[in-house]
Amino acid sequence: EFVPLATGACWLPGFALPVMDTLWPALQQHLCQHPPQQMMTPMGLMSVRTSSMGDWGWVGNAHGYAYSATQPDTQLPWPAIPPVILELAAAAARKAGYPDFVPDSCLINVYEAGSKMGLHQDKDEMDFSQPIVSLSLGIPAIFLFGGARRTDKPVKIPLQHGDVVVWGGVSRRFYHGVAPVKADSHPLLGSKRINLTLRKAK
Ligand code: MD5
Ligand code: FE
Repeated sequence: EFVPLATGACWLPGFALPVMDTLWPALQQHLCQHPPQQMMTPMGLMSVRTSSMGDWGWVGNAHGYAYSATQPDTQLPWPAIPPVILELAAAAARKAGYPDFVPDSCLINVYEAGSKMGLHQDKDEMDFSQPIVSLSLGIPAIFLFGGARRTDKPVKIPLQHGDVVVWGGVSRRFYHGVAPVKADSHPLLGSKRINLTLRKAK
């Protein structure tokens, strides 16, 4: 199933389900070795916990945020993005009309009941012609898909376990966020929502 959301953006419900048996153990192993942490930003402590994979991890502190080649606590490089995740992102991007998407950054956002993400734009990447691919896992969330202006009224998209969204074209720069996640339970992930955000950062 292919649901167009805007020029260059499409929702692929359940797209990741066929590879879940490989993907979830790989992600679980990463999260055991690199426990997600609540990042600070100039706006305050985030309600989601984050970890990263790939050449560039996303890190924040009270002064700002940026892509970093190393983990803040150990100064070691981030682990590589597992092949199953790279291949899933490339396949989703291809379906959406981006034939050669090779992400160098995978941000892992872990949401618990009550976690949210305020409306913002993703604008720390070098090349805005590259799409962003996001994968939702675990309990559902209402994704808020806004427009080019912060005041554009967001459309609510109910994202479920296994859904993939490709954000390209004009939507690449649109305001977006996640409504406070409602308490729920998922057979594989328990009480969490995990979102993987795959980007070409540099
Ligand atoms: C999430 N994460 O559900 C989302 C998925 C982030 C973030 O927003 O910055 O960590 S990525 C959603 C996204 C990216 C780029 C453009 C648009 C949405 N959009 O135009 O709506 O944790
Ligand atoms: Fe974002």
